[in-house]
Amino acid sequence: MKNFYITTAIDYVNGSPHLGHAYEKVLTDVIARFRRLMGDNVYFLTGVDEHGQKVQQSAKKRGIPPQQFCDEVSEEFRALCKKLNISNNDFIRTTEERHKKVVCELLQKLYDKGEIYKAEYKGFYSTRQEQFLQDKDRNPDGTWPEIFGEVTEIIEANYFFKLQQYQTWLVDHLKANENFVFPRYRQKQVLEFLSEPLNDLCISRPKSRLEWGITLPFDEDFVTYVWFDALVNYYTAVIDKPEFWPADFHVIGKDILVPPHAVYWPIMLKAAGIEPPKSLLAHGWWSINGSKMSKSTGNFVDAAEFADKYGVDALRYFMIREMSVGQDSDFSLAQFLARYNAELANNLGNLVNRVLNMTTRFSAGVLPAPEVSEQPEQDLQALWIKTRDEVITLHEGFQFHSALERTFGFITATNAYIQTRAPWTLAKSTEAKDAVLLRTTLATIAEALRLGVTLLQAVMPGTTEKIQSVLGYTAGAVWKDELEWGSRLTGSKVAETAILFPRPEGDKAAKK
Ligand code: ME8
Repeated sequence: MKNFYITTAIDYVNGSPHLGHAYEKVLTDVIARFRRLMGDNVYFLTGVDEHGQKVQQSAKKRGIPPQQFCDEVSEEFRALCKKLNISNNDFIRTTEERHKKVVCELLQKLYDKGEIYKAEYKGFYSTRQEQFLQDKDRNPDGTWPEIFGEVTEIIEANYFFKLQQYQTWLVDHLKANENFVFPRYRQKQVLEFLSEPLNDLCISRPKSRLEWGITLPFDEDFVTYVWFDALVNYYTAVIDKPEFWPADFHVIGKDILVPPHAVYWPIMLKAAGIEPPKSLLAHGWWSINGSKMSKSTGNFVDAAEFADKYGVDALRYFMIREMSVGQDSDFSLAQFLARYNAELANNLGNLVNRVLNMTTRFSAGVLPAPEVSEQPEQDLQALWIKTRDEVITLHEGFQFHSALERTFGFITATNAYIQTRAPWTLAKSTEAKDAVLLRTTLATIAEALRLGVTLLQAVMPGTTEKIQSVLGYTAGAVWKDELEWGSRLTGSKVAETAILFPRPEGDKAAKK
């Protein structure tokens, strides 16, 4: 069994989770579930990033101690995972002792090796981004870009990590590992960043300015820079499971690829004599109704609320179907409802209910065996083989939106096959050959549905299970044998009906 370790970014707890956080978790969950279905031994980590200035400030605003603030907000993130049916094996919080211990050991090791030194720093600092700025970060007119928020000039002593001396190593490493970053064009972005000399990384903050962090093991007047602390979470979680290191994938948003994940993290590990992760997967950003998601303007989607209203799997389906991994996408209710009605309710939901309804009416609720295989059956089976093979390849290349498109193409073809065979007409006939065709049709559509739905398992696990259950079928844990066309449902007693995708309330109003 192959070990497969996958992680999401750990979310800042300075605000409640939104759709962007939900997407990252669902995307990672789809990959984790797919790898399990392929037979891998998967370890899936998610969690929260609890230190740093932003969290300290948010706690202060609420008038409560930072730990209490973190305890409260991190529960919201944990609850979101549960709500979205995320199959994570672990949920890490950076305020946990297990994590502080690993960060301190790593810092001490690097300090002892001479990789960390103390120096005076004079320069500009962005509180919002928690980073020191350089002149090259300025706008052409000399002002600071808005993303940095308030920028102040500071002079202070700090500890620095010798990043620069590993620059050549990292460039060589990237060139030798062309698939280090997915999508590939983002790897070029990393190399471009590395075409300029790197500055050493300031990895401390004096306690006079920031207290909420992990105290440096070699100087108690300082806390660790939040990024240096946060990145280590991936390593902390598997410290007693070395078979999972190096990580197979860190799934992150494009905004935190360069420099933290693609530059700082591999170098931190290299300097400590630890293998870097195998790959990074950088996804795009969701906007809402055409503009950037923002809590302050109220332009954001509360994923948990949305899932309550429209269904967890409908939300999972929409996010994965709509966004091509790596690209940006817009979330609009009208587009969600269009897909919900056309693809989920009228295509998949309709097929399920046709299978159940016709089996109930024409076969006393028990699925018959197929008896003949003529052109329509052969065509559908051939399409199945093609769809299945393509969908697996697309999953392996993270092209989940296309995989769903192909799978729904197969569902559409199964609905079309029903029209071709017209079982309602066959049922009226008194001829023996029509009875044979009717039984064959019922068996064929049930088997096609079983197979099509199996391909949806990683994206819509709850729906898949529900459909398997109304078909009276229990699937195996891995795909190996599940994807072969056969007669597995012969003799199965099916339910009379299934409510999968109820018409959402306010549907018409929202469509305007
Ligand atoms: O960056 N669309 O935390 P975070 C898609 N703590 N993804 C989005 C998004 C959007 N609109 N908004 C945010 C941090 N994300 C650090 C990470 S990892 C060691 C430390 C994604 O809460 C974002 O790209 O700001 C990131 O991957 C994740 O949500 C957490 O963002």
